[in-house]
Amino acid sequence: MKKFFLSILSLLMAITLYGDVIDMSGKIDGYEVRLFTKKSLIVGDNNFFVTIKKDGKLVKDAKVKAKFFMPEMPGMPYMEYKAKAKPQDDGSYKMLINFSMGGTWQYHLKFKTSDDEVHKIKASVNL
Ligand SMILES: [Cu+2]
Repeated sequence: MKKFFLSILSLLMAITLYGDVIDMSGKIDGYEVRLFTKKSLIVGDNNFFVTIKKDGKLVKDAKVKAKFFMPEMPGMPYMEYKAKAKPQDDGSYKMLINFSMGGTWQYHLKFKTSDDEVHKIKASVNL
C-alpha cells in the first residue's frame, strides 16, 4: 500500500515538472501569428515554432525574434532569454528557448516584415 502512494506521488511530481504543448494564435496589424511547440515545455531547452500569415498566405521573409522573461521575485532575480528564429523549409521559423525554472514566463514576440515595419505580440506561457 505504501508503494502505491509513492507511485501516485511521483506521478503528480512528473505532471508538475512538465508544462503543456504550446499553441497560441494572435492577430497584429493584419498578420495572423501562431507560436507553438511540438513537445511539452520543460525546464531547459525548448524548440519554439512561429508561423506568420497575411491573407492566409505564409510570410516567409520576416525577421523573427523573441524575449522570454520572468520578473524579479523575492529570492529570485529577473531572468530573461532572447533568441532569433531561423526560417525553416516549410515556411515556419524555429528558435530555441531555455527556461531556467518553472513558472510563468512572459514573452515579447517581434517580427520585422519586408516593408521594415516591426510588429510585436505580448503574452505568456506556463511550465
Ligand atoms: Cu522565477
